[in-house]
Amino acid sequence: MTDRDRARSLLRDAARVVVLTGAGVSAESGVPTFRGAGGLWKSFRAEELATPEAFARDPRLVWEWYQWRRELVAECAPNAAHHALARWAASRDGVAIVTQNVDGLHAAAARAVERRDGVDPARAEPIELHGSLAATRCTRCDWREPVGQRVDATSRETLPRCPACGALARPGVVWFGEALDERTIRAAFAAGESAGVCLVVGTSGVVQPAASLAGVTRRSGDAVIEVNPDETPITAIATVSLRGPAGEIVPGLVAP
Ligand code: BJW
Ligand code: ZN
Repeated sequence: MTDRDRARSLLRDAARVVVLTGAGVSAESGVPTFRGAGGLWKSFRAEELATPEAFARDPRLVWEWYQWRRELVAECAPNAAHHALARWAASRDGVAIVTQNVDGLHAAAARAVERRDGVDPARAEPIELHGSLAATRCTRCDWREPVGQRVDATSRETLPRCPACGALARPGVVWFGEALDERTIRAAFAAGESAGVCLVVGTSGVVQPAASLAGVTRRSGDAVIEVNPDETPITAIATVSLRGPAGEIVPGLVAP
């Protein structure tokens, strides 16, 4: 049996599957990854701008980076991997898609799923661990808008402010050193614990707590399947590692 066939049968036979995705699943859609070759975001590293300290130091620069990314992602569409995962999750019970990505492409693929007998697009709604690039929220109060206005980052004075309290608004994503939303993380780890198989696609597996989801399934379930052109720390606990781009490998794993 080939590794691909083994992965296919593990996925088919599992009552519950958790899918953990990272930036690599969107690479073929034209969204740059964070790390590795070509993994620089406009010559900045994520660790330099995706922090509360960076925002406190220079909110204009951080907003400029996020506005640039919003515009870039607006030009991107879900690829074969997003579509295959969405169709699969919508057409059977027990698949949870958990993503570290903030690009909204899993949600876009879920919206594109055709409604027919036995197909429920709501089942393909992703759990977004690190928030959403489209969202804007307040640095002080609970105000938040799911799709923020275009940000003019030419000066500190033109940056968006909270309509409720007047404080500076910020991107609705989770930065390094910030806690993930409690309910979101609980839902993701509940899915990881109850799953027999964790399918890990396109993540370097270095950012916590997301990366530990695969270990949670490995301890309580049967298998971890990794899809990535490169080795990662998750490879060590993977039952099957499939080397290659997500858009080429994933459809063949989950297609009927
Ligand atoms: C392909 C492909 C193709 C290419 N097909 N594949 C030491 C130990 C443990 C933890 C820590 C530690 N020091 C600090 C921490 C905590 C920290 C952390 O994990 N740091 C590590 C880097 C060491 N974590 C946090 O701070 C988290 N919060 C936290 O821990 O809170 C604790 C707390 C509790 C209570 C109160 C307060 C605090 C938060 C982490 C938030 C991460 N945020 C970012 C930015 C989001 C917003 C934005 O986008 O701007 O999330 S960072 C960035 O990394 C982004 C990503 O979601 C995340 C993961 O990256 P990902 O997806 O894996 O992408 P890449 O680029 O790394 O990898 C791409 C992969 O794709 C590669 O493997 C390629 O090979 C592959 N690939 N083409 C398939 N075609
Ligand atoms: Zn506010």
